[in-house]
Amino acid sequence: MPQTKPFDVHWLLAHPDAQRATSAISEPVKARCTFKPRICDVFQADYTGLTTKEQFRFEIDPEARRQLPKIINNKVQTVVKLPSPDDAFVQGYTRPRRIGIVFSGGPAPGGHNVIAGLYDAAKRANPDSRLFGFLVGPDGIIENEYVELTDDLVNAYRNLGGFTMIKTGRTKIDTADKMAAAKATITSLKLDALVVVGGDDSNTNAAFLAQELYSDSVQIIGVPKTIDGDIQVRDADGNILCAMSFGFHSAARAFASAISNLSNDSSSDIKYWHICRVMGRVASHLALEVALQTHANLTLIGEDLADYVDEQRLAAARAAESVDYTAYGMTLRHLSRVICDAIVRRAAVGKNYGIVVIPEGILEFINEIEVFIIKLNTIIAQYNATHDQDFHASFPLLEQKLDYLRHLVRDTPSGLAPNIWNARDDELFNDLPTFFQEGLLTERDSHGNFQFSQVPTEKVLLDLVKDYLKILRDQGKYKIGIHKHYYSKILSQDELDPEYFGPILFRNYGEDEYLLVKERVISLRTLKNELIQARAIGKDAPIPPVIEKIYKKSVPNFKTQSHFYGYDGRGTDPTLFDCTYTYNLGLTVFSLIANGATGQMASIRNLEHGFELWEPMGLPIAPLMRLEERKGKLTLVLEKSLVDINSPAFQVAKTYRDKWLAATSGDDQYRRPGPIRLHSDKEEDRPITLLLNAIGQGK
Ligand code: FBP
Repeated sequence: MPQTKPFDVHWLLAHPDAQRATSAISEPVKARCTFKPRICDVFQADYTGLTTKEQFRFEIDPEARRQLPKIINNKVQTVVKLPSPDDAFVQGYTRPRRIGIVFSGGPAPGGHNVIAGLYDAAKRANPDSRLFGFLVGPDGIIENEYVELTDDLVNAYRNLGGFTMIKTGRTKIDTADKMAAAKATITSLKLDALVVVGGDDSNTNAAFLAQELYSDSVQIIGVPKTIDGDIQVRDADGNILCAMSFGFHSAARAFASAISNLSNDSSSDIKYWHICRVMGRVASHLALEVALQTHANLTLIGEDLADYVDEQRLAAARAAESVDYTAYGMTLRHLSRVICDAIVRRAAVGKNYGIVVIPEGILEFINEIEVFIIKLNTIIAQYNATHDQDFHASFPLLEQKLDYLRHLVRDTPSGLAPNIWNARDDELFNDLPTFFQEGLLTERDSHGNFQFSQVPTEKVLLDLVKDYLKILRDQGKYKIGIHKHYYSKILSQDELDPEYFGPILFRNYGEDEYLLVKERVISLRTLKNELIQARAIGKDAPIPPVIEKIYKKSVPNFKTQSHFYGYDGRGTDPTLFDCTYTYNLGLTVFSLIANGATGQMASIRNLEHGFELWEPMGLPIAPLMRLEERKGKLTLVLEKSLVDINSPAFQVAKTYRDKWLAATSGDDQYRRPGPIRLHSDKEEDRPITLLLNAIGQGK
């Protein structure tokens, strides 16, 4: 082997181009850090005020009124320019403030810009104001762990993804001890305000902190964060006040970009079905946006499946003069049939490949599984409430957990509904594969949420799909269509008459472009029988090789690749939309603080429209709260929003379902959204879901 000449590595490392190329701070990162997002016109003013908007009203849960009396009467406020405020206002607005900020829950692209916006606005109002970032989520507040935010620190993270600057965590401030510790930190740091950047559970935390710290005059402001897109706020009359939490667009674009690359690969080597589970805990917003971005062949939407009615069963029951309640809602088995149907239809036109998108929370919408999740949540919560040890610590092994469940069949402890786990549950549960049992029994998060991200849902479905496809193959219903020109060409090459053999081999010869081998031909033996019966060959003659070749081509080999898109997209750098949205959220937070608000969540109205219409606001958190089952108890939390199957965006995706499945002889319809670009006038300015909903709602 020729040897390269030895060279001086130190000289190479000192070379400016080599230094640039090997620096941990890449050129795109440098460009991001210096990028300045556009700011809403109102923030051009030196001073901003708040105007109360009485026209937006909410239906208030009595429990929220009882538990959050000090902030329940908060109203919607919009941020307005104050061109010439009086001296007293200016003094209050510009006084030096001490503000704490914390990230809570999963990371979401854009979080750093919330900090940057707040930092810039606070320092602009008074350079002596000080900001503190609590480390590793709410634990930082409880344990008094923080870092002071400085120009250098903030500048190093502008427009960058992750929550790397101060990290995040999922601890809930839900006990008197934790609340007291949080209060002690806030008091020792002499904070005027605390900003909680988080999802539904974290904004719930924010509301309780606002209630608790009301008399201490510490202001608490929430910020709607979560890639799941399930924080969307409407008032009681349906007016949209917050169309989407931040981070959703970036995560969806990252997932879509990766999935669209898969569709490129898949439609090139045409041999794999890619099964893509995408994050989003319960709601299927991310899956819907990914469908709109990529035109994947099949995208399941949980909320749509929940609405499913099996008309055939209903009709059968009606004929027997009875009612079949099991006809309402989707079962796992039925869902696997839906997937198989798509696979079989594409195979029939020669496409034995494709892309399926499955939302991670789909199990929540499958009747039988949802019942298991609810029952197990209750059983685990009851165990934890009555024993000194946590359920998972007491029963670390799956077999031990299953034993505990079996014991419930015989003997229900007090505190649980009788028969909560009956023999039928036990039987059904034991039929599930081990990895799925483990998934369903997995530890709930600190807020009592089922951890969908830990369950390989796609694996469960794939097993069922594979089983059913095998049945369909044995029945001769799952076949690869053979193009008629190819068939004619290779038969003619072997000097056989395609017109003669066509009707013998195929069920649709002369009718369609893609030819389907007859259902009863499911092996070389049955093929030979078919040829003998048609007198195409004699009893002892071999199958002509070219006919055998055609038959073998028609036998599908179902090959899959499974993917999970979650943490990667959650850590992506924010899109231009999220950069701009979050920076303006940070500016909004400061306006709320400077104007004395507490128990409010910063929001930008009209995100679904163009930037010129964006309107910074404060939304009252307490009136948005509802009772939800958590850890076996009804608990007050910020209401989550699910995909509305009547929304224009969903209806568009539904209308295009068949087109995107592309079970026709034409080309696939894949859309290539491309990677996330910050510096491009071609970058889309908002999620497609928002755009379609805005157009559809007639604006
Ligand atoms: P948040 O609601 O806290 O923003 O987190 C959302 C999410 O990314 C879900 O999509 C996912 O199910 C979950 O977090 C994963 O949680 P973890 O980070 O604990 O694995």
